[in-house]
Amino acid sequence: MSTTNYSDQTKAVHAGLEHGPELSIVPPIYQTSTFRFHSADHGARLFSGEEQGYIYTRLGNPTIEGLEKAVSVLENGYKSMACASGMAAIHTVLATFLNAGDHVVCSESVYGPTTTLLNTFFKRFNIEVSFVDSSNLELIKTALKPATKMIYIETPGNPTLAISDLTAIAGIARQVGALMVVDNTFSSPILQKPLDFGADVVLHSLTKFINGHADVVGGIVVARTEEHYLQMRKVLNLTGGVIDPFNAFLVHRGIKTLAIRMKTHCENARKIAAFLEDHPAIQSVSYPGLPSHPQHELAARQMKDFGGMISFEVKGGLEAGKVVMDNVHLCQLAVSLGGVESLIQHPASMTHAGMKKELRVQAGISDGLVRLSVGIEDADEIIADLDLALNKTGR
Ligand code: LCS
Repeated sequence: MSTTNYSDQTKAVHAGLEHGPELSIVPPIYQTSTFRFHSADHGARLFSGEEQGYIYTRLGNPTIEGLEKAVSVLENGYKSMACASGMAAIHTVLATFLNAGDHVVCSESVYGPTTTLLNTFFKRFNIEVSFVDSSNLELIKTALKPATKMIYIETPGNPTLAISDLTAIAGIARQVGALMVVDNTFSSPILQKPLDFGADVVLHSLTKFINGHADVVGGIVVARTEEHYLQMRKVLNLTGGVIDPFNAFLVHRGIKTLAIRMKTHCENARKIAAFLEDHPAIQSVSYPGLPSHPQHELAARQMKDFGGMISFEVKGGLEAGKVVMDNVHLCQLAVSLGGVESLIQHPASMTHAGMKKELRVQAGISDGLVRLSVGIEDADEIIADLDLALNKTGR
């Protein structure tokens, strides 16, 4: 069915789930590595591109395509390609569009391995990167060079939750002929659609909100134009970092509840951020929905709601933060985010431990910062869990 005129909540339930001749409500999983040709000539026509059809799962598979269609619909994109992980998605984008001698301007508060991928792997190919506080447009403009070919943004940024102005940055990118790439993992397409603000490419770790159930690792890249899509598809086909059909099925199943999950993540996070901000053991809280967040108004303009991620510092720094992480019970001490269960972790020693210390400090990822991924449990029960743990710090 065409979902064009429906709301996101309805699109999430139906997009990419076209009915086959068998009329099952849920399409079958094509758990196959390869597809049979009718004849030698048919196989040759598929390979030459003269005829469209399935050849081999690395190049295309109906179950994977269903997932890709659903995410393209929710992001208002042209087409998507699902990858084996969020990092595979990031690699696909960088490897497609960057050449030796190019320069990238990147948000300084991004998932740790994204900085490391640019700083080590892509550096080997003579690609230079400047990490800037992308919530400050002047710093982006100052970092531009004649060789700048890409502006890479995470908003809200992992883990500080700094917000970057999508419309303004798209304008800067257009002016200098650079590609604007947005990692939209923290928002999900339900809360923010960067292509609508002028971004060229959007990517996600599907592992997080989109799948939502902490049982799959996956990623996806969404292109605004056919040209970009074909360029990236060629790279992914050759480098091979595709998702497998069963994981694609699970993620697509998760998408059906994405809109209603996001609603509860946001409602819970709003309550929990307000509770934390008032707690005597807390030094500071970063949540885009709090009026105290430096880009609260910008977040309200470009996001439908403020998301399920909170970061905070406990009075007493790292040691006090450890007391909290070691004394929660409902919130589980684990990396990753965006699942139905609340997870707590310590960026400086965990998700962002591989980052160079100077960059980490420059990005505001202090040693005392704790990150909470708010799940969809009862908000008051999450609050009671945090309260008990915070009170153990003796403040
Ligand atoms: N982009 C963002 C914003 C992420 O947070 C992550 C993973 C990735 C990309 C990479 O995705 P993956 O390859 O893991 O599917 N973030 C994690 C985090 O903050 N904790 O554990 C993983």
